[in-house]
Amino acid sequence: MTDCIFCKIINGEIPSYTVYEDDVVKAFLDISQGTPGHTLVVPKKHVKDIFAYDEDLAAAVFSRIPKIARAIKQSNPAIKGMNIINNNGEVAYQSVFHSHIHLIPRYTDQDDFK
Ligand code: DGP
Repeated sequence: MTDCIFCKIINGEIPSYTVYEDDVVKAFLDISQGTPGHTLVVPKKHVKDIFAYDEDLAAAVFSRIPKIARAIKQSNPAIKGMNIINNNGEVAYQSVFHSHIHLIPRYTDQDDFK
């Protein structure tokens, strides 16, 4: 999609800090870090939201989440947990309409991300 910001990140037109990449997804740091290491996992195929996935794409994308979550957790012993969030639709706080999964590391139950 020509005017999609995440398509531009995937094809390298817009820079990002890549955390993980393969043929199905690119994972990169969120520009607005909820907590340090906040990462977005984005399918390379442009798909608007969860309602637009077919089963094969969903299986391919979501099966990668544990491996990426583990890699982020292992990168910093201070990470004690992680919120995994997927917003779908404006009413659900989706602001970029290329599906993505937020991986938000949690450090203590006192950190200020809610
Ligand atoms: P959501 O509200 O669930 O659609 O999350 C969209 C996220 O995308 C938001 O946390 C900020 C992030 N974001 C928006 N534009 C950019 C960008 O140009 N680069 C990066 N790395 N992240 C972006």
